[in-house]
Amino acid sequence: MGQKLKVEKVDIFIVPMELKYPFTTSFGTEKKRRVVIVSLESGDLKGWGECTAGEGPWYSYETVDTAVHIAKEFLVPLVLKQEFNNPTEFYQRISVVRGNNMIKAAFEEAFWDLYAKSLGKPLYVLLGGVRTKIFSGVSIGIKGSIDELIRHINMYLNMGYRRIKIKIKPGWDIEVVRQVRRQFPEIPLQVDANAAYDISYITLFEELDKYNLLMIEQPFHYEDLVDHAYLQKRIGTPICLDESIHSIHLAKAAIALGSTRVINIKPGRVGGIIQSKEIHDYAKERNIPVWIGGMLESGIGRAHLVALATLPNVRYPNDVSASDRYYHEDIVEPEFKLNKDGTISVPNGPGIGVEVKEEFIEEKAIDIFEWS
Ligand code: OSB
Ligand code: MG
Repeated sequence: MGQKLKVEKVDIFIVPMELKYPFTTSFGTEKKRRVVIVSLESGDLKGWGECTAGEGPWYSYETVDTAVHIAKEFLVPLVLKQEFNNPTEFYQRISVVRGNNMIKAAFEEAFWDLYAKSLGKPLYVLLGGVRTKIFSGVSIGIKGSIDELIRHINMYLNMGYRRIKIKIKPGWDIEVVRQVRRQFPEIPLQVDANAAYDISYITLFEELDKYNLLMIEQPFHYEDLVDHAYLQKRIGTPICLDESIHSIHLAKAAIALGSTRVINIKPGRVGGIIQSKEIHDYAKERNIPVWIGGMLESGIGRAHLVALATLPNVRYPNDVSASDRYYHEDIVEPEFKLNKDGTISVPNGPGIGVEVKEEFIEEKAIDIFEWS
């Protein structure tokens, strides 16, 4: 279906975006992101993707600067002036680059957007999405005090968010969860350790098991599938792997070992939309629910997350919040807004379905690279 798409032009924009609130996890604090935006042009169509790499190699080994390096030296030469029938061909072409999933995902997302626009269809429809609203949760970083955290939780609940995720790390865990649960006995609540613990903390997790959490996200090292399986046998709360699952292969291993009962899918981490869908489908067949995670994306990355969150096996609320939870001004129009029922509506236009504010991006960008 459709006609071949020739990638006639590639643009990369490095756009500084300042978060409204610093975001602290067990591995560090983010306040300013340099967002790497990729645009691919064919005829009068443009597709957009976003790289989720951070400033430092903390969440993953990729950084903004390694992403730009891989893009310039390897990905652009692979795709510029090339023709592709569909995203699968595009994906196969760039998958000769090992790892570096976040920058490959940005390119593949841009191609999906271009492809969907060429067919005049919304991206979520092409992916096989089954809903026009997605459930939105909010992920709250580590704060200076438990009181400050509780104020933030109250603020987000008042805005309409229905599920709260809090970050934990050694020393900011059981007492925090105990007090949050005392204040909010009924809310859907989950915790995310970002790999800050190891098996020597098993009694701490047995204790956390008593607080009716939806799930415990990535307690241990990202390579440690065996100890996650051991922990999962000892607690009733589902373990959800994030950092560990950077490919379909790791998803298979984690499911086979019983290391995870829920999977957080992030297109940046797994290397794009095709990989996300493959993990989604594999998990679906094995009755492992998934949800879509976030990396503090701007509106471009967010639009791709929203499209993925329409897939049928997405059975928990997503770390996909409204634009104004992250930034004072987003780079797309309209911005993503929270509905009263705690959902975000899925844009219905072709491709990602939101307009990219190109002038705004060009003005803000600290670097622009172009190839044609
Ligand atoms: O572990 O899910 C995570 C942000 C940066 C790095 C890792 C994570 C996160 C989040 C943010 O939790 C989720 C969001 O974008 O709202
Ligand atoms: Mg996580």
